[in-house]
Amino acid sequence: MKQLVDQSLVDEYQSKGYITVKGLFSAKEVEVLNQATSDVVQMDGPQVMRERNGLPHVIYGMHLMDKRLAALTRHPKIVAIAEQLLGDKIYVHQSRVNAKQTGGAIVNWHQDFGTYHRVDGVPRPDGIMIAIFLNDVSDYNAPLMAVPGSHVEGVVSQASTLTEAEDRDRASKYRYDITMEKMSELIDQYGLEHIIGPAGSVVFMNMQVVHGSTVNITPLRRVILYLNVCTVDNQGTSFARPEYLAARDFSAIEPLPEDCLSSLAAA
Ligand SMILES: O=C(O)CCC(=O)C(=O)O
Repeated sequence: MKQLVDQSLVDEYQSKGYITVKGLFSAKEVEVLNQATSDVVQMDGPQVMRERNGLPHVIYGMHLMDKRLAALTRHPKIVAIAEQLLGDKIYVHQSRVNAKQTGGAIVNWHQDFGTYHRVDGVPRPDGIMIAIFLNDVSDYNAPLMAVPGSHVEGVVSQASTLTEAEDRDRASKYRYDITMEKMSELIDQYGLEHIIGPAGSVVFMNMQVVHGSTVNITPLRRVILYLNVCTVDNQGTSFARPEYLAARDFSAIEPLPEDCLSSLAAA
């Protein structure tokens, strides 16, 4: 298996539950991903979750909708790092664009595996949430926040799908939001971090890490692409949700050549 990140990052991933690899994608590759995202956010359908004002917020199943975003899931750097951290071949359980709109909904504290396990029947937390920054993410434009080390807690039981969440009928429908009481305990124990970096940075996060994001009150753009991958022996079993939320195709991802994204740049 190819080794793309050095041992200190592997150690950091294991202790904190996540790492940020800055500059993993070139400006040209980010441009291709931005072009793809501009097309996808204009699409409509049940996979598009909108803000109250109608602007797109989360678009699920992006890799099923666009060949550039499909290529992203097979980019050799993404595949090699995920395989290195997980020690096995992977499939994509879920993908999404998160276009954090100015003044849009918050994303309450949750674990991605909380839903994948309870709703999709994914047995084990052997998977990674991969976050690809399509623009600079700073302290100001609603970065992801995470509780470092919280992956060791397992599935946090003090969590539920909140009927009063502001985007309950949309993006948060299946999200198990963690209670503030439990968050207070977790933050006392582990602390809290924000995850920032320039465009082209990629975060690899254990699917049990507790994370969320607040409202973007700036006019600054903040678009992040997410790929949740699991090891091939850790497949969803319930099929209660549509394919754009929970995979049906569990075949191992085979990497494409290094130029798989840059070769798709618009002429
Ligand atoms: O991008 C964000 O604001 C948070 C998204 C998130 O937590 C998720 O998709 O699991």
